[in-house]
Parts: sequence; C-alpha cells; structure tokens
Amino acid sequence: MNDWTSDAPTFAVVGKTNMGKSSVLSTLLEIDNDAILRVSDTPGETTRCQALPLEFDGKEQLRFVDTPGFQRAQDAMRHIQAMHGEGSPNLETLRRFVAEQKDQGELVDEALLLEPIVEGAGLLYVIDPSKPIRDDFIAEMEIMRWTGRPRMALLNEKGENEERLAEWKARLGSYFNLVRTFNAHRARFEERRRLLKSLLEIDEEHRARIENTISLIDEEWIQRREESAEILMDFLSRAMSHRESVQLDEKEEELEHRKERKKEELTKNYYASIGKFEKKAYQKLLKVYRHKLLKVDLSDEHFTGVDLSSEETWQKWGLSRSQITIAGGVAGGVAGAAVDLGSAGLTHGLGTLFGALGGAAGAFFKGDSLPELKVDAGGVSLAGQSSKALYVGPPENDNFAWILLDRFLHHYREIISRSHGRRDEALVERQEKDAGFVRGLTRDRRNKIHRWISQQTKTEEANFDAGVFHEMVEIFREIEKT
Ligand SMILES: Nc1nc2c(ncn2[C@@H]2O[C@H](COP(=O)(O)OP(=O)(O)OP(=O)(O)O)[C@@H](O)[C@H]2O)c(=O)[nH]1
Ligand SMILES: [Mg+2]
Repeated sequence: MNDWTSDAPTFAVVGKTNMGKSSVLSTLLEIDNDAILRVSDTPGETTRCQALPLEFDGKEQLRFVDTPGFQRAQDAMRHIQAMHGEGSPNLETLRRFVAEQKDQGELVDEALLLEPIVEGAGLLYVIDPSKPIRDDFIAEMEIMRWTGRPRMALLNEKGENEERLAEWKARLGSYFNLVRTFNAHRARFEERRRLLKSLLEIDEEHRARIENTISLIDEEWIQRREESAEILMDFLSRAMSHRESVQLDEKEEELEHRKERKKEELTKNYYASIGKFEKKAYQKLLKVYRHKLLKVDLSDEHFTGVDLSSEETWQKWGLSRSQITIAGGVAGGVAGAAVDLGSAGLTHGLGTLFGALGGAAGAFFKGDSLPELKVDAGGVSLAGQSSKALYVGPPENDNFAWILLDRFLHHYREIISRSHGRRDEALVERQEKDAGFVRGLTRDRRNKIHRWISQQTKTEEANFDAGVFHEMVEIFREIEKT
C-alpha cells in the first residue's frame, strides 16, 4: 500500500528548504493555520511529508503533499548515480534510494521528499527566482528529471530580481514540462485557479478529474460571493432600521437639557450597536473566505468620535454630495409617486416633485457637525400612565449607509486579496486615506441601491430585494478584478 498517494491525482510540492513550499500550499488550499500547515522562516521547518486533500463534499478531488526541503541535493545526486551505475538513473533507482535512506540514512530529507513521487505523484518544484542559480539547484532539477513524472516549476518570487528571473526560466525550461509563476503572498483566486488549470497541461491522464475540480472551485466562489451579498444586505438593513429608545420620565420630558442628555446617551449607544453589527458582518465574511488568522480592526467604540466625526470620512467615503442629492431625490420620489400614478415622461406630476424635493433636502450634508441622528418622540402608555419614549437613529445624513457600504466593499477587497500563505501581521485596517468604490457605480445602480436603503430605514423587518442582491454580487465581481 502506498503511504502518500490515493485514488485522487496527487502532486508533491518539492524544492530546497525555505523556498516557500508550505506557503504555496497554504495559499493554494486556503489553509492559514500553522497547526495544520507550518510556515516558518527557519529553513528545515517541514520534516515529514503531509498529505493535504482538496475536498468537495467530503470527496477528495485532488491531493497535494507537502514535503521536507532538499538539504543535500548534490550528495543525493552523486549517491543515486553511484547506486545506478552507467547512464541516467531512473525511477527504479530512486525507489531503491528511498528504501535505503528514509529510515536512518544520511540523506533522509531527500528520501522522504522523493517517496510520494516514486509512489506515483506528479510534482511541483518551488523555486525563489531571486536566488542565484547554484550547483545544488541544478542537482535538485536533475533528480526531478530522473523521476520522469509530470512536473511543473513554480516561481515563488520573494524578492525582486528581473535579471535572474529570465535566467531561471530558461534553465527550468529544460528540466520541467511547464514553468509558471505563483506567488504565495500575493496569489488570489484567479491565480489559484490558473495553477489548477496548469495541472491539465502536465497531467493529461487526469484531465476529467482536474477539470471537474476547477468547475467545483468556480461554483464555490460564486456561492461565496452570494453569501457575501447576503451578509452585506443583512448588515445594511439591520443598521438602517435600528433605533435606540428609552422611556422618558416626567422631568426628562419637561426639562429640555435632560432630554438632550438622554439623546446623547442614546446616540452613543446607537453607534456602538452599529459597530457591533458591522463587526459581526465582517466576522461572517472572514468565515466565508476561510480566514482564521485575519482579523478586522474594529473596536465597538470606533464609531463614536473616531470615524464619523471626521469630515474627511464623510467627504471621501460614500457618495459625493451631488450623487447623494440625486439618489435621495430619486428615493424620495418613490414615496410621492403613489399619488402620481399615470404621469410619466419629462413633465413630473406634482406628487413626484414634492417627494423629490423632500428627499433631496434630507440628503444634504450639513457642515462638519457630529453625525446627528433622527429623533422621534413617541407616546406610550405605561402602567396606566401615559409617558413618552425617545427614539434615535439612523443619522440625518443619508450618506451614512453609503459609507457603511463603501467600507464593506473596501474590506471585501482586502479580505479576498489576502493570501492564506501569509502568516505576518494579520489585520485588515481601516484605510481612511483610500477612496471608496461607490462613487464609481453607475447612476442607475446608485439609485436602485439608495431606494432600497431608504426602504430599510422605514421598516423593522429586513427586506430582501433580488434586484439589489444581483447588483451587490456584480459589484463584488467587479471589485475582484481591481
Ligand atoms: N515575501 C515573501 N515571503 C515568502 C513567500 N513565500 C514564502 N515566504 C516566506 O519564506 C519563509 C519560508 O516559507 P515556507 O513556506 O515555510 O518554506 P518551505 O519551503 O516550506 O520551508 P521548509 O519546510 O523549511 O523546507 C517563510 O518565512 C515565508 O513567510 C513569498 O511569496 N513572499
Ligand atoms: Mg515547509
């Protein structure tokens, strides 16, 4: 029985120690967990082979094997040549080499890394092309050629060195069936997909299975986008319909400054609640994209004072003043339109016009003041005595929802761009200096979304809108290309 290969097409990831083999696999298979797949700056970190299945619905579609790095390639090369005698060593010689060395030989790393290959695995040879080509690399490539297995070289460039890159490509070309670039720290979905597609070129025998795997990851990606759109809409809807309220006692009702104090308290609570909703939404998004290490930098309090009190936030994020005025006008017009059924074309009826004016005025941004919330005082009867409750939320400024949307899109991009192979500082930070995305949306899209947002402020039940959902999915798809 084989230890490393299975019914699934298997590919061993090999190369000199510290070239980024484990990182490449972490990124390809979206494993950001050192307990499962250890990535480290210390060479020789991986000391044994590890099978890593690519599974869908519990079925192993493809299998990758992480291997220890080459430590003494030149010694291994000479040893294998001596074992073989005349001519070029073949798979049979390598099999004998593995059997001889894997338990207590001096070339144990070389034996262990070759084991899955002699058992039938194809191989992905990882190289950092910013390193100079030395004899030990040539020995590694030579041994890889002796295996006769389907093999591809992957350039995982850690530094920058254009000159060497060309030299490496030329050299690798004579040992490998295919040479491709795959950067463990930068590769996103498209690059991961391209790598799987390249397997088709080296492994004709498993074409059907590899193609099937690609269509499964495609479907899965579409599903993730849709889940993200649901998370986003749920968040916006929740945020816009949210109100904080408190029962006013008689004094608070009568004394204006006490009422004002209550309002301030509620305002603080309101933003804290929005912060919690937002945090929850990002946590869900991280889960959808399988990030465990990555965290979103969002303290529950960050809404009070920090972000929203800065005029810069209101100016750079969300829609521009004129866009919000137009969108607000369109959304305002929806309410009025009911009175105005039948009139169409350029000449608006009276109902629509009033609606539009009200909406536009409400959407206008007022200077640099702290975000004011809408306030509502409602009558309630409590234990026979009638008293009033104070309700606050959402902000007067209609750009609020757009700022939330923009920030979500920004984080979406950060999250999908973060490769799982990275183990460094894992924080998606707020980038206030960056501009958002929503200003670039078509007017039609902005209006459609704004209309839905305005509806959310008026209802407590989240209401799903298939048209807006499709727009959101499409926006994600476009952002992924940026
Ligand atoms: N900047 C940069 N660093 C990388 C990249 N790929 C890997 N590294 C770093 O290189 C170091 C080694 O990465 P590993 O993936 O552990 O390398 P390995 O080939 O598995 O090493 P061994 O298991 O020890 O043979 C780690 O510190 C990685 O973070 C990359 O694309 N860019
Ligand atoms: Mg490793």
